[in-house]
Amino acid sequence: MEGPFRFIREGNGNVSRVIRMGTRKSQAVCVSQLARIQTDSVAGTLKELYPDVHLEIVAMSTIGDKILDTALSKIGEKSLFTKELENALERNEVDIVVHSLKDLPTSLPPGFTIGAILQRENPHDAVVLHPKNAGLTLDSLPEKSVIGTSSLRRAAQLKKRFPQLEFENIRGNLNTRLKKLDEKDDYAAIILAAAGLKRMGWESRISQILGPEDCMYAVGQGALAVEVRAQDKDILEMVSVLHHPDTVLRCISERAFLKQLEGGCSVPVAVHTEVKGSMLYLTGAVYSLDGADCLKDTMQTVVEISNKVSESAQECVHVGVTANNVSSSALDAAENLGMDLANALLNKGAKDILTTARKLNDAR
Ligand code: DPM
Repeated sequence: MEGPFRFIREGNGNVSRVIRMGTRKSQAVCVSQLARIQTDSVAGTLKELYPDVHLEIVAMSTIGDKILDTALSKIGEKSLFTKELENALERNEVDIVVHSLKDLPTSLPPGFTIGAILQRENPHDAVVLHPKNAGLTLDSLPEKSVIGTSSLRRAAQLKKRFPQLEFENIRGNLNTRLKKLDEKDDYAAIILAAAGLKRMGWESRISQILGPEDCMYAVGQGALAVEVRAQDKDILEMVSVLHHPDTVLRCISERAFLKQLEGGCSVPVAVHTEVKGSMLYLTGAVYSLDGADCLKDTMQTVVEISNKVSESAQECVHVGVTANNVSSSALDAAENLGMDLANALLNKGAKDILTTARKLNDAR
């Protein structure tokens, strides 16, 4: 067969296209282990939905995996983990890449789109205790206990909420972090996303889930995203059935909020969203690095999920997401909600807080 795509001849003589899913190489590296688990889970769902499709998994290493010893907020480039996988997508070496949505920038490079956002796992952050502290919580840990996190968002909120505790960077992938926690005496506890811990099979290490009053989550946290070539209509249609409408609407409002703030992964921005009936609620906040300055607000909008889907044949993209099987008026409302909330915070001085946070972090 000619052309960029590979085909396979079935036993019955039919010729069908081979769909390749890119993932990060599974060296001893745990972030890529998570990537592999996430890819396999989406591959499993696709195989159930399309038993006749030939799915292949292609593993490659990325720059992000090679410099894991640097805190993510210092690497600076949000698309670090995704760039090499996108190159492979562009070269037609793979057709589908699965990511944690929270690692995908709010503007994707031209030619790429998020063709599916799957049902969100628990989006909250979780406390993982040193075994010697079993039974304790962030409230009951001894004063000056050291908590490991290199997320500016987590540190900012938790410093304010638990001033008796101390916060220090912890580097490395998930495996390394758990090892550093358990085998040394440097940290009393570390903070990680509940969703990642669950996918890695470490749910039993979660001692406390942090609610919004303690720590709001990152934009897109807990949701998986399927990235594809924007022009590949066949693949777009194939993966679109994976979209989970409530999650799509929540994440579009969150991403629109972050985009309008011009935030990246190196600024302390946090959100909380809920869909109740036909209402979408978005709480968003920006923080100074020590959490002392905080601007936070909640807004809501009606999202008519049961509405007709995109009337026009034209592809409609919202903050990088193509969801032609979700009501376009609901998608517009979700995106506007995020922008409106960001504008409200910008009017109150969010830009100054973020600019200062960015400068201080760069200088560290
Ligand atoms: C982003 C952040 C972190 C990841 C920043 C933040 C945490 C970095 C750190 C944007 N990406 O959350 O404020 O702790 O040093 C990441 C994880 C997952 C996806 C791991 C985690 C799994 C959860 C998910 C790293 N990206 O946050 O504990 O799929 O949402």
